Amino acid sequence: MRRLSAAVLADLPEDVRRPSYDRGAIRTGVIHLGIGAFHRAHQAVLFEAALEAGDMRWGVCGVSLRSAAVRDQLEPQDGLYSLVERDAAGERVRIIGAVRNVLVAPENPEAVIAALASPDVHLVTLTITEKGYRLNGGSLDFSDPEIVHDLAEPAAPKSAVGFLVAGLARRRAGGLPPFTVLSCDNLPHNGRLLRDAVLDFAGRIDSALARWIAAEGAFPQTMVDRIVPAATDADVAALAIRIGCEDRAMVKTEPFFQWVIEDRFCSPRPDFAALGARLTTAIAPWEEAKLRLLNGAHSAIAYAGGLIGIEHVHEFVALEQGRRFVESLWDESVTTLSPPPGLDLDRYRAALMARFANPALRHRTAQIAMDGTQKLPQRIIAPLVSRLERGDASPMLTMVLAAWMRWVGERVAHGGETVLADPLAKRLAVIQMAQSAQARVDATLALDMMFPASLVPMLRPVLTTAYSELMDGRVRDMLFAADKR
Ligand code: CS2
Repeated sequence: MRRLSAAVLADLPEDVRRPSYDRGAIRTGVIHLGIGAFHRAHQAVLFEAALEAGDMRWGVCGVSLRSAAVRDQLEPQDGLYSLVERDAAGERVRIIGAVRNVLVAPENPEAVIAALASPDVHLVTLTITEKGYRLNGGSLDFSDPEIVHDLAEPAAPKSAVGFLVAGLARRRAGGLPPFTVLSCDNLPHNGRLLRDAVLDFAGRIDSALARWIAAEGAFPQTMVDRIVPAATDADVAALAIRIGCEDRAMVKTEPFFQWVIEDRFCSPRPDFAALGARLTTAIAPWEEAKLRLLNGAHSAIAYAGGLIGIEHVHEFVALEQGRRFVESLWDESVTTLSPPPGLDLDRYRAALMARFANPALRHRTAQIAMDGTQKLPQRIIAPLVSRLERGDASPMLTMVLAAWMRWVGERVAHGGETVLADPLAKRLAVIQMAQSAQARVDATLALDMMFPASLVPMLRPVLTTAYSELMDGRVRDMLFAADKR
């Protein structure tokens, strides 16, 4: 079967939307670090809208910091891919043309730095996942092997922070202004954390460079939201039948799209507000609501669902008990939020539940369960800290941690640390070797990058009880009775 490419665009079925602008006229104004499915279903779609609106400055150069997979999928397709939006009502297919090329950083770090230093580039967006920031306790981890490497060889970096600093240094040397850096990962205060990391790193190389970035650069915080499950071979095959050609770079997603951006730029930008993003001066409440409600429930569903053999998110909330589990968790988390004006939390919850129930997405619980040590702090532990500090019992938040611990134990029992996709997999596997439930809880709470020391005395007794019960009883009964305790 033919591959999707510029040559076949004209032959696609009529109801498939495709770029109506002249792709030859695009300039590359955006470098995106970490070009996975999320970027292609989110930021790239906004830049596509800018191009459709006639602002040709916003083509995207994608960068893969590790593997060549996305480049190898997109290159034979002239950078084109299908955005497949699905819900119970049906499916819409649209071809996105905003991605002009993909660079594979390990193959040629210099090409990435040169791209970052182009005068046409005004924005750098990032989706590198939580662990890509190389932080420990909120600041750049100077003992991280990649950061050690990048400080020794700043002209051939491996990390996102190393590339940002190298690109900014080259711009400064060339008399160009900095680009605006937009972090699009699910971290609280993502822009601020990234700015601090960049300044710390730059300061070790050249303090004048660090001062220039601090004075001239901008790192707005952003909250991104769109559920983008990994596409499967079956998705690719079904799309091929639908559009008559094979697209190995397709992404599947829901109709919902949200991007809230702190209004602080140091460079030209597209008309974000007109293109469907929301600019604000107060971003923190948006981030917190999204991380604690959407992502918190996602992680809860991933571990609780994983333990009782549920493969997809919609199957969990199709159970009456599953819905109640999520609602009870939200009842706890919601008390720790100060919602921004314009966000009605009851309506937000109802809308989230409907999104989780989308039967057409088939979002795998195992995908969300990855990297638990990186995700749980902002999703589950932060609201738990607020509640325990106020003396509020929090059986649901505690049960999610217990479920995570048991889920880790089962993964390790099945296949050792190799089956645990988590940067702390080795340590988690060692914790499983402790004999008693109490010893495993203590060793878990000693992971100080996850659990603030002040929380440990309050959390230890309740987590021990929840985890012991979950280990002893019927998992399903224990999980689904958690709100009764
Ligand atoms: C999910 C997120 O895999 C995960 O950790 O919770 O990717 C989630 O789907 C997005 O943040 C939704 O915006």
